[in-house]
Amino acid sequence: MKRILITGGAGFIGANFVHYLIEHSDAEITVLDALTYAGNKESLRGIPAARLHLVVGDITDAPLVGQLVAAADAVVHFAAESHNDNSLFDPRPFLDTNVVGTYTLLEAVRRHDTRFHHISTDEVYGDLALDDPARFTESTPYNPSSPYSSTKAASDLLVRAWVRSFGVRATISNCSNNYGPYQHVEKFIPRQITNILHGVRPKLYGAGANVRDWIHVEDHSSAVWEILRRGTVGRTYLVGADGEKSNREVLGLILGLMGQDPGAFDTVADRAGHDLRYGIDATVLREELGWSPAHRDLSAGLARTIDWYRRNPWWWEGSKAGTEDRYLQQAAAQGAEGHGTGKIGDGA
Ligand code: NAD
Ligand code: TDX
Repeated sequence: MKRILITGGAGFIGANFVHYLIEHSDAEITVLDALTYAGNKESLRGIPAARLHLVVGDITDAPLVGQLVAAADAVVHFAAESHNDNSLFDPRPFLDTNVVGTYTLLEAVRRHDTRFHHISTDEVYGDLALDDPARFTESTPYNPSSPYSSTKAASDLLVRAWVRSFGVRATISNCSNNYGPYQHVEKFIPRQITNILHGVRPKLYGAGANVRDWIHVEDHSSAVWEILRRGTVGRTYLVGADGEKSNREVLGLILGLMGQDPGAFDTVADRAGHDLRYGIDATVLREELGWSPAHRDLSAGLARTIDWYRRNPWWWEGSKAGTEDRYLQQAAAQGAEGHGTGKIGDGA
């Protein structure tokens, strides 16, 4: 598996995966990335040109995708519209990229019989109650809540169908919330870190009781690399590092690490349809592939992440003001349109 095509390799997790492969393999990497607002080629700075070729293009462009897949031994598919809040205000790009883009890649890997790994999310399973001892497993039924997670669920189902119907050699991983360097400032952790660096109070949705299961992005990369090399074709693997914390707890850690008063934040209107809790049981990945996370201390990982944003304002300053403007527009639109509530079948 020498020549690897990585879609979305200029995004947060894709770029971290490229850096991981440069360090841990001798792969020759081609990145296909449309460089949307979320893509930044500076995230790939410093990688030797002999190891990396960046193609700026769209995963829905079938001729381009066909040409790149023909030259690859394997494809790792990270490209997506990834932000829940955006999906609530303009779902269309989520359908185009997450559904049609994945379909376009599947048709190409089917034609060329190329090994394919699809990156997905725990959000396809919907949410868990805060006091439920259960966690998601590979057999949890799909029950996505947002336009984002429903398009990710759709893409997973396409991959499963292409495996079953056409014998495509694919695996899927559904991972929990990632944190680490190169994450866009729209996301929870970098948004709060960069707000504090700008002297602005962090913004917590609702009461901050919602729980996310945090994993360092480097641990996600090591899991994907194991699955790509040693995973069983046709299988789904859940990726998580036992990192459940409420948003309020995570914000408390950030405030403490940055020398702020514990109450120095604002609560703002809750996200419509906001999933309560995600929690991953990664037993299959641990037992079948012997994978385990290297980063087990969230506070230490956050301290390094804070340090990275402090040292690299050149990387994020350019997108900060536009992101905060977008949040203001979304808040105004939410005020005008009102909130979503339950799901069909919830009795809500
Ligand atoms: P991101 O938004 O940071 O990056 C997405 C990348 O895809 C960007 O570089 C963007 O330019 C590119 N892209 C978007 N549309 C494209 C198109 N049509 N053609 C080509 N490139 C396009 O996202 P991320 O957080 O790095 O997430 C990567 C993947 O991991 C996604 O599939 C996401 O669903 C999944 N995931 C993310 C998390 C998380 O915590 N961020 C957790 C689990 C799974
Ligand atoms: O300003 C904020 N305040 C806040 O309280 C933001 C941006 C978020 N939040 C909350 C919402 C969530 O409960 O923090 C939590 C995390 O929010 P996001 O960073 O937007 O992540 P989430 O919606 O959980 O989804 C992420 O993890 C799963 C990724 O964006 C997805 O791509 C991935 O599939």
